[in-house]
Amino acid sequence: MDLSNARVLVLGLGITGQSTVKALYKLDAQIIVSDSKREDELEEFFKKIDGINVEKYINTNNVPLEDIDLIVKSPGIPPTNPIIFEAKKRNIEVITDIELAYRISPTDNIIAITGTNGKTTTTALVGEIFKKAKYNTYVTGNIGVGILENMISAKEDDVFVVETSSFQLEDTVHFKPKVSLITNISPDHLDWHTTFENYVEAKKKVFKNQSKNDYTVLNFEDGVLRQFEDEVKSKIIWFSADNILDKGVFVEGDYIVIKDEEFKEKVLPYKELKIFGKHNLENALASAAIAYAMGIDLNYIREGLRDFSGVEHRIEYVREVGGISFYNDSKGTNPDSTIKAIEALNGPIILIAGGYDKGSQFDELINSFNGKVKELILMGETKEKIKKTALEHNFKNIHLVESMKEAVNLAFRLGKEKDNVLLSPACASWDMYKSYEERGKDYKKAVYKLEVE
Ligand code: UMA
Repeated sequence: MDLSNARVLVLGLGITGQSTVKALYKLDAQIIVSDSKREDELEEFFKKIDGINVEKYINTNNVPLEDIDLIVKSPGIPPTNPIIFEAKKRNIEVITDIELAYRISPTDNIIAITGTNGKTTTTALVGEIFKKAKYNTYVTGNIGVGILENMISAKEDDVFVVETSSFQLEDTVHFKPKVSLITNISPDHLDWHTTFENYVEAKKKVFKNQSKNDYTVLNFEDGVLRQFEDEVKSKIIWFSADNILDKGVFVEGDYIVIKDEEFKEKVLPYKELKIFGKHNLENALASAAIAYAMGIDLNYIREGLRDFSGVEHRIEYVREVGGISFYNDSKGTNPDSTIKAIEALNGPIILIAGGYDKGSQFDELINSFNGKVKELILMGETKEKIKKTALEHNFKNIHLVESMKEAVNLAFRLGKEKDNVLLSPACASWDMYKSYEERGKDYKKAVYKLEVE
């Protein structure tokens, strides 16, 4: 894509903005940057792009759009943003970084992983498998790395394993991965997408441009995904943790199995996985399916699955204090994700939840407690909303707190030997923290300060 001398507006100056500016500089574009934050809040950004000449419009919606050729917007910026709204009225093309990355990509080896839950773990696991197979692999995207950072200097044989969010997919046009995966779909980000239908449509964009030479990996057990069959033009590989399939990746007896028309192979006993819970088994099956689609040798798939020990902030074991085990699931940013964490742990749970209100409903979450969650500690913007839902479902062991430290100390006081304390907020972090990583680290800090008297 030739952007030399094109006037490109970079909207949003966080992780995405930084990598976009660096890439545009190498593409010889004229760079205009804008963010709703104040200049002093963007010090870090300007330090990171030091030496690059940009025209800036900070802390204002008043950005002259007359001669803008293209806008690359950060995924978190909603469609209701006045600059986006005005640009669309003027027919200025607005795209996200994954679209620009696709347009400049020298490699066909793009694997795009989306879904409501399991994206991060699966992206990291697929990355492990490709690294085992000695590919120069970039694990990137929503996992915390702007894709353009590496795409700008990528080579033809490089592999990009990209975690793609619905926010990123929504503003794509030609984005076409070699292999796409949707792990599962349940309501999330309704404040941004307005309706579940819009959210699902954004997710579908991961396979929309794929052709019959590409692959789409889908979860056979997900009722929404099962309905996509007729819309997918690429080859579908189904995976299932519950059923033996005619074709696909599934569990048979003790083994993870890959089965194709004239091929059936045991990959490894699923009990050898280091990541636990049914949802992680699904992540492993999906990862095996992707690697198989990309022609990776079974031995590397086996090794990758066997050695992978999970990612930070996803049901991460922190430590045991006084016989109580503490788990950090700060990446549990929607009710479904928290339900999966509850299912994955054995034994009684003291749950710490609550956070930024994305418009989620919490009935299913409370119903999933099933006698397993014995105490509920709530913090953040949604604490009253979750409390109200819990009481409606007759769950009464509720405690409201103001800080993470208070939550952890209270959980410790309430806990008994063999209990699990689980931080899995079912909400985003943005009411109290910059990111789920910051929230998870704060939790771990409080847990490490605990002492048995
Ligand atoms: N901003 C504006 N105007 C607005 C809204 C925001 O100028 O109307 C500015 C903010 O002031 C800020 C910048 O935009 O300076 C932030 O942009 P962003 O929210 O898109 O954040 P990035 O730092 O670019 O991080 C994004 C993803 N964040 C979101 O989608 C919210 C990161 O995913 C991702 O790792 C990163 O790009 C690299 O690809 C995080 C996330 O929470 C983990 N994702 C959501 C999720 O997983 O649920 C989708």
